[in-house]
Amino acid sequence: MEIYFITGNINKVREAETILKDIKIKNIKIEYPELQGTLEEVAEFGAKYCYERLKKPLIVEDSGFFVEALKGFPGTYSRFVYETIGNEGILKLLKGVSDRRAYFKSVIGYCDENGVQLFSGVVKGYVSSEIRGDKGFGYDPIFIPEGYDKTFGELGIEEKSKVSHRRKAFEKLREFLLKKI
Ligand code: ITT
Ligand code: NA
Repeated sequence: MEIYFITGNINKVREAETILKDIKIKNIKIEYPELQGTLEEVAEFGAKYCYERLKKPLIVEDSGFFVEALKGFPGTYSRFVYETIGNEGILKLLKGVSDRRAYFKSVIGYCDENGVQLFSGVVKGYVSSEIRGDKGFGYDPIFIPEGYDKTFGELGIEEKSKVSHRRKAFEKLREFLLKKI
């Protein structure tokens, strides 16, 4: 079985491959408008939009990093915030803040001739006090998942992919795909 994953983020593809194993992923990039909305809205719109063009079963994935003490910021602005103030900026905003709770959320939009299905996953944890590890991408070097004392950036893709938001969402997708055959 194979599925198209429409994304410009190669790290997501590597993680999806680590998680899905026997389901082959074909990565292509199709520019699709990212509406300002919830992860669910972005994933649903993007999946439909890309399906209209490709006409083959495909997924898109919209994800974000939500910091409790910042009322969920950067959330749906995660990409822009990462590219502007970055991890150092987030740590500055949290200087002296004791509530370090944060979570990652992933929403996969799957689309085929029957329409869209969404699959989501969340991983809870904490913002570290410093940038640690160079193995991940994005906010990985400042996120410590619950039950660990290392950041995703220190843990690396195999360990991260055992507990990540992406793991949970892709597991649901996998069950759905395997039921179809
Ligand atoms: P697409 O082409 O798939 O949209 P993207 O990089 O724009 O790729 P998202 O909009 O889903 O991806 O994610 C927004 C940002 O959130 C992303 O650029 C990262 O900085 C961050 N992010 C998402 N998932 C992450 C993860 O697992 N670990 C660390 N940061 C992550
Ligand atoms: Na995106």
